[in-house]
Amino acid sequence: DPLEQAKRAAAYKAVDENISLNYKYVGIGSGSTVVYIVERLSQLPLSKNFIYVPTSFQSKKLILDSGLRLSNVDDINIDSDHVLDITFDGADEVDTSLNCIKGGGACLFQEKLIASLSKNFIIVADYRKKSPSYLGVNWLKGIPIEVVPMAWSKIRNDLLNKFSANKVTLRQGGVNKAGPVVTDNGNFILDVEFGILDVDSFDLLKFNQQIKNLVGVVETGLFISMAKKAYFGHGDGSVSSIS
Ligand code: DER
Repeated sequence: DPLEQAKRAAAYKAVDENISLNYKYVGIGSGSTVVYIVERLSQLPLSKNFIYVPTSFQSKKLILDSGLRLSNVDDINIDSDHVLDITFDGADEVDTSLNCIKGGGACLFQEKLIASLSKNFIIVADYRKKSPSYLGVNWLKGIPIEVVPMAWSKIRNDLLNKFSANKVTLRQGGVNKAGPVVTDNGNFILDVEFGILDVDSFDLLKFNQQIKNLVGVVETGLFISMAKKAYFGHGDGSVSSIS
C-alpha cells in the first residue's frame, strides 16, 4: 500500500536522523503514522534506554504493546520548560512555515502538552499533509478545537457570530459511538471551518489566542511555530522534509 509505505518511510527517516544515544525522554504522538515511529524505535537496541511519554490512550497502548518503557507526563518532575528530549507526532496539515493543523484523531490536547515540553518536536506525515502554502489559505478541512462539553453550544455560537466561522461541527462518534466523540480528557471536539482568509493581513498567533480566550475552550489544533522539522513520505518511498 503506497500510503502506508509513505508513512513508514517518513517515520523511519525521522527516527534515524533525529534519535540520539544520550536522550532520556521520548514523546510518542497519536494517529497512524506514529505506529511506524514505534516500529522503527523497537528495531534499535538503543531504544531500550529511553523512557516513552504517550499523548493518548492509543499512544500509551502502542508503547506498551512494543515492550517499551512507559512513563506519563504527570510522573515526570517538570523542573524546566522542556524536559522531553524529543517528540515524534503526526499532523493533518503542515504549511511551509511548519505551522500545523492537528486534532484529526481528537488527541490534540495531550499532543500539544507533550510537544510544548519537548526540546525537539518532529512531525511525520504522508504526502497528503503537506500544504502548498500558508495554513491561512489551506485550512479548508477545519480546525479541531477541544472544549468543555457544557460550553460547546456557547462556543459554537461565539465562533459563528464573533469569528465569522462558516461552519462549526460537534464531532460525532459515528457507528461505533452514539453521540459526540469524547476525548481522553473527557471533552468534546468542535471542527471549525473559517474558509479562505487573507493571508497577508492574517495573524495566526493572535487568531489562536482569541479562540483560546473563549470561555470553555481547552485547546486548539493550531500548532504554531512548534515543529522543528517535518518529514513527508511519498508513495515511491522517497521522503522530503522541511525545517
Ligand atoms: O490528531 C492528530 O493530530 C494526529 O497526529 C493525527 O491527525 C495524524 O494522523 P495520521 O498520522 O493518522 O495521518
